[in-house]
Amino acid sequence: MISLKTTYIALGSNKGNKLQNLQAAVDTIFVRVGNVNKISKVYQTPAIGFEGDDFYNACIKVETELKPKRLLKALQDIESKLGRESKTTDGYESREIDLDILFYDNEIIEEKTLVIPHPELQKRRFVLQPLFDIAKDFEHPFLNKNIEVLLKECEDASIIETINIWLKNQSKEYT
Ligand code: PH2
Ligand code: MG
Ligand code: MG
Repeated sequence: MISLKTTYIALGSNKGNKLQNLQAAVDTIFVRVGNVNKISKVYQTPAIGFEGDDFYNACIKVETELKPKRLLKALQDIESKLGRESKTTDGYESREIDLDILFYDNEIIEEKTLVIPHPELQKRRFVLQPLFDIAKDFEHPFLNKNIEVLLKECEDASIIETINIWLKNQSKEYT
């Protein structure tokens, strides 16, 4: 039996044509992962944790048949297809596209290669702000607070602004 799960994915790009990279990721996720039900606004955000160009960040809500490990593999494939090269240093680097799984249904997964919910999400305004656009009432499965509360309590003081261009959605059941 096919079971559809809801997953929230964070998108980021700070290299190349950032908007085009985000759009290509959304389009490819629709084809390879599943229906994209919601798309946040796009935010311009200062790079956190390393010196680099500003990011464009967004979040999407996707319905998928893929199990978590398959989902991770699909997103990694999309990252390489869209030009992301493997890391040459230990820390963060600029990238054409970064696709992070934030939530997978209400599941809690702690494996070497995959941790869900994303362990840093509550510390990052560049994730919480776009997530708030599409999931403000979603409850974190073990912090037991919704996104609205996590955003209010977030100590990341970075200034992030929406750009006035929206990502397009090819999915049928777009709301
Ligand atoms: N991603 C990182 C590290 N720092 N900063 C911003 N503004 N946006 C990101 O998506 C981002 C970051 C690691 O993936
Ligand atoms: Mg990331
Ligand atoms: Mg990543």
